[in-house]
Amino acid sequence: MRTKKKMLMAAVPVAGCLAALGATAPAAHAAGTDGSGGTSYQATLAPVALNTPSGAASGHVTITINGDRATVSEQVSGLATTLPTDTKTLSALGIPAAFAGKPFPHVQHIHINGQGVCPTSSADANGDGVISTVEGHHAYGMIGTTLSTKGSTGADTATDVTVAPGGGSFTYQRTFTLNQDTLSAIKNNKAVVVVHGLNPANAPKASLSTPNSLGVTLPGANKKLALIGTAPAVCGKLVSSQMNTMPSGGVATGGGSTSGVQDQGLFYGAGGLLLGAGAVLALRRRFGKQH
Ligand SMILES: [Cu+2]
Repeated sequence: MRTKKKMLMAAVPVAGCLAALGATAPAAHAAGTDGSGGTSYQATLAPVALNTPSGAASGHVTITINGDRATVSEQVSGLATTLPTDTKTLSALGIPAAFAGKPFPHVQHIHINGQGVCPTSSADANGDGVISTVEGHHAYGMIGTTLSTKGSTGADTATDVTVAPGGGSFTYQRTFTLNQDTLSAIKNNKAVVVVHGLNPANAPKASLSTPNSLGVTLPGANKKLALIGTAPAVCGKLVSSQMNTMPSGGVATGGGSTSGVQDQGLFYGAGGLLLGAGAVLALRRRFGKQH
């Protein structure tokens, strides 16, 4: 039942997936038939229940594995764009003033060896209307790999915002050595990509006032970071590309697909800026009421 539902939901962003494949056509092609180019896995990133409204954010991840080397290509849109600039708001969220107006950091991981799925609303164990990172562990498992922008890809950088991609829409590409646990989990269908950090403009109310579930305190902050900083925003299970791999002739459509990706990026980029401005206003309103 659940599987069927997920498949139906996954059918919507198929155009985006194909477009992304077009952009990475050489890798996908190499992985396809000759057997020497490695294996590709993909995840369609969708809003996490409760945390991100349906349709507000999306993304796509392709991981091509050669031995223990992995090349990750990712595109995400519709996430929180920038951190608030208002001092009171920042303080209430456990964000140091030095972070004011900076791109919203989105720590991201390959979670492994849970149920190999994204959490549904039933994962909200304490019923506060937010699925915290910890509440999601049963579904997607623990952190296997940190998709950091530089340095370690281990659990040691899991919550290091200085090596996390930032902004509402971003592309991420990195080649690195994958640890054995993550490698096995991906092959065993037990790997899920999770991007964290909720958009204050549309996040559940409790995420603004509740401390994060991982005990993260940002350097220079006087309290723990609020849940919006770490809660899972979008999520997608990694699946083998075998059944979705483009036929070798598919490269011919690469040009059209690539421009589609660019248009999509521009579209979401503009929307993201609007959401960012709205976020600050909404936060001010919410916190204004409390005082
Ligand atoms: Cu994670």
